[in-house]
Amino acid sequence: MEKSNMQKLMDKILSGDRRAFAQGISVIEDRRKGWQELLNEAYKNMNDHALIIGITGPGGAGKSTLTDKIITEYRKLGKKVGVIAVDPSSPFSGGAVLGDRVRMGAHNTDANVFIRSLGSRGCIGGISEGTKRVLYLFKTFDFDVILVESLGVGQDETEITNFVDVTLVALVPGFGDSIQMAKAGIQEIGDIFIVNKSDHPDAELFTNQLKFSFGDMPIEERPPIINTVASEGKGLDELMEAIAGVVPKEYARREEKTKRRIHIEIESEILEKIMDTARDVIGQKAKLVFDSENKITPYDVAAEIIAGISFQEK
Ligand SMILES: Nc1nc2c(ncn2[C@@H]2O[C@H](COP(=O)(O)OP(=O)(O)O)[C@@H](O)[C@H]2O)c(=O)[nH]1
Ligand SMILES: [Mg+2]
Repeated sequence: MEKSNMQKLMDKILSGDRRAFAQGISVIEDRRKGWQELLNEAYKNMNDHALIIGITGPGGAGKSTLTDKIITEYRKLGKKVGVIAVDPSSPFSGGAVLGDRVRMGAHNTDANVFIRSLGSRGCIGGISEGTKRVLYLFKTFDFDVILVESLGVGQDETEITNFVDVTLVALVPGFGDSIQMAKAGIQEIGDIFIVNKSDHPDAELFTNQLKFSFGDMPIEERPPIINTVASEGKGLDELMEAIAGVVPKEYARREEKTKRRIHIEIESEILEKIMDTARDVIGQKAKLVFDSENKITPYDVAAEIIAGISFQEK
C-alpha cells in the first residue's frame, strides 16, 4: 500500500532528517492538515531513550539562560540535545521567539542541538497541549536529552511532572516568601530547586527560606537546592551533579508517570474534542439560559449538549 504523506514525513524524521523534523513540529503545533495522523505516528514510534528535563519557574527567573548552560554541559559530555521552549509572551505568533534564539544562540550552528520555541497557545499556565504533542515527536528523534522550558509556578504546573523525568524549578531571590511558595504548591513539583541570580544580595536569605519551607519533609525526601548565577555559568557543575543524582530515582518512577500521563492524555483529548464540538453551541445555550430568566438552567443545557455530541471523528 502506498504510504501517506504523513507516514513519509515520519520516515524522514526517523532517519534523522532535521528539516523534516522541523516541518513535522510545525504540522503538529499549527494543527496543519494531517497533524493527527503524524501525532499518531510519532506516538507509535517514540522511544524512551532520552532523559527528559523540565525547567519551570516564573518569567525572568533565568530559565532560558539556564537551559543554554545546561545544553553546553551536555554537549561537553557528547550528548545530543533537543530543546522545547515555550514562550508565553507571544501567544498569537505561535512561532519562534527571538529572545530564546539569542540566549541560546551559541548552539544554533551545532548539528547536535535542536532548539524549538513554541507559542503557548491553549495553555493556561503549565504545559500546553502543543508542547506535549511536540514532545512525542522529539522522542522519535534520538536525542539523549530533551529540555522542556515552560513558564509557571504552582498547581497548574503539576502536570509537567508526568511528562518529564526530572523537574527543575528555577526561582529567584525576591520571588515571594516561603509561605507563598508553599501555597503555590511548588514543593510537590520540583525534583531539584534552583535559586538562580544568586548574585542577588537577598540570595542567602531566600535560600534559607526555601530550605525552611521543606522543613516538614523527611530529610531524605527533601529536594536538592542549588544556587546558580546562570548568566555567569556559576553553579552549573553542582546542578549537573544534582540532576545525575536524582535520575535513578526518577527513572524508577517512569512506569508510574507514564500511566498517569496516558490517563491525563486521554482525559484532555476528550475535553478538547468536546470543547471543539461544543464551543459554538455553548454560546447559544448560555443566551437561552439567560433569556429564560432561570427557567432553564446551565445544568439542563450541559446535559443536553453532552447528549447531542457525536464522538465520531469529524
Ligand atoms: N543577575 C543575574 N541575571 C541573570 C541571571 N540569569 C539570567 N539573568 C538575566 O535575567 C534575564 C532573564 O533571563 P531569561 O533566561 O530570559 O529568563 P526566563 O524568562 O526565565 O527564561 C536576562 O536578562 C538574563 O541575562 C543570573 O544568575 N544573575
Ligand atoms: Mg525563557
